[in-house]
Amino acid sequence: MSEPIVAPPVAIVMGSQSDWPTMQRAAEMLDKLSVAYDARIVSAHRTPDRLVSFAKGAADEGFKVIIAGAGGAAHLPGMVASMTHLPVLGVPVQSKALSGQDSLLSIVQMPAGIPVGTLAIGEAGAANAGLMAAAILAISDAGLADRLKALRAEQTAAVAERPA
Ligand code: RP5
Repeated sequence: MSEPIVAPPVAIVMGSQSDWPTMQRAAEMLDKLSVAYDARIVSAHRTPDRLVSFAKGAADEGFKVIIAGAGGAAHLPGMVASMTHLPVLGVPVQSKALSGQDSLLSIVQMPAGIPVGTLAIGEAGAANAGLMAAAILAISDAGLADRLKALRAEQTAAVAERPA
C-alpha cells in the first residue's frame, strides 16, 4: 500500500517575489527542523482573488500554521487571518521608503478579534516566524519538540565566553 500524501503543515506566503530573500530565512529554519512548507506569492493588492482562495482554502489544504510576510502597506497577514482560523504569523518586510516601520505598524495593529502574531522587521522576524511555527507544531509533535530543543542547545553552545 502506498504512503498517504501528507500536506506540508506550514504555508509561507509573501506579497511579492521581492520579499523572498527575507522570507527565505523562515524557510531555512523550517528546513533545519525538517518541517515541510509550501512557499507562495499571494499579494493582497495585486492578486486579491488568489489571496481569498488561498486563505479560505488553507485549512482544507492541510496547513496548520501560516507565515505571511509583506512590506509597505502590508495588508496580507491581516487579510489572510480574516479568512482562516489557522494561526497567522506576520513578518514585516523591510521597505525601502520607511525601513519597514510602515510594514510593522500595518501588520501589528490588528483590531481585537482577528489576531496576527507579529514578528520583528526583516530577516530576524522571518527566522523567528519559522521557529515560532515549528514551536506551535511541536505542541503535538514530540519529535519536532526534540529537534527544536537540540537547535536551541546548538545555538547556546555556539556562543563563545569571550570575544575573539
Ligand atoms: C508589498 O509591496 C510586497 O509585500 C513587497 O514587500 C512590497 C514591494 O513589492 P514589489 O514592488 O517589490 O513587488 O506588496
